[in-house]
Amino acid sequence: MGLGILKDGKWISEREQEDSDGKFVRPSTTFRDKITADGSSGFKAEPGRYHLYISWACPWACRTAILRQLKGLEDVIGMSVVAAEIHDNSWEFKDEPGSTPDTVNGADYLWQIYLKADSSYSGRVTVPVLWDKQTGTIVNNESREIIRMLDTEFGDFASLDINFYPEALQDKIDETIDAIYQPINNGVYRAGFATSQGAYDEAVTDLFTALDHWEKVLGEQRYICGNKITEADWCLFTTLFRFDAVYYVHFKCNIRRIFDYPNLWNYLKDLYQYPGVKETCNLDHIKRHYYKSHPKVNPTGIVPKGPEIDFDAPHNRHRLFEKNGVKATV
Ligand SMILES: N[C@@H](CCC(=O)N[C@@H](CS)C(=O)NCC(=O)O)C(=O)O
Repeated sequence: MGLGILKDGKWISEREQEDSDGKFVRPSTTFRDKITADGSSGFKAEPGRYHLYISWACPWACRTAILRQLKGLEDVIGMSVVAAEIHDNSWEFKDEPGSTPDTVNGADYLWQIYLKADSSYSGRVTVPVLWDKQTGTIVNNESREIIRMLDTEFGDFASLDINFYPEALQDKIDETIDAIYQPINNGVYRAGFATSQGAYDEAVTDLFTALDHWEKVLGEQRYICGNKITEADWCLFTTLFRFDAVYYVHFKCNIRRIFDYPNLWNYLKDLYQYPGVKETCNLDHIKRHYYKSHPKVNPTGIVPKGPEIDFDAPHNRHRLFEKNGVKATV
């Protein structure tokens, strides 16, 4: 048993996900339309029209839940949350703490939503999914693009006035999201799903080289693009939040914990304590998902009890970066 896939509209409950060198390969997502404020793309930003399907376990999906929350879009864009564990039918809707039913399409499984959008769809069935109720289709299933739409196109409806893609930093934000993707966000998966020593060694080396780099950067500035919080921070946050509880053990990313990096650890607590963020952090779903959904990686499905992590502990980020008259902006 492992992760499944749709092939010409039919669900197959097991698929290969490594190449012949044992390297994990993440195929591109396929629904890539855009919502725009003026509707020029065919999908106009409107309240009540769109719905997000997410998993509290998934770092990519949680990026979108964070942006929805931090922009104050909860009453504008609906949200359904799949069950924590993946079994033969992949993501499903189930009555369990933290999850919700699919109130929009009444589906039992997420793959049914993909087939509603395209009855002959072939490919992975992933979260997040941004659904358009008006045309009955998936607008987009790529987290990075969804957060951008929530951040920049829903200004007329967002109840909180904060912009995580400020004009002066846009190139830097895009470069930074690119820079952290392969070694860090996808790097933990490349390490964890590798099936050869060489593929694992390469992934884990890339990962810790990148973490060492950002540790240094965060000694000089409060956030990864400077002293202003941006989309790039939320892209990094969802990976860092899962790191010590899951990736360190389950994916063998165990050269150091985030806790062992003074700047990254304080930065992680700083972001976690940003108002609204902890509501999107569900360690029960995260741990059950990873430890119970990858039988090739953890055949017993046993979920470790620890570690104890106090994300609410004080951090030093204001003190570090609000001295000498320089005020870090949040
Ligand atoms: N590039 C996508 C990746 C999404 C993704 O891979 N989601 C995972 C959960 S962490 C998933 O749904 N996996 C199910 C599968 O691969 O079958 C994004 O950033 O949105």
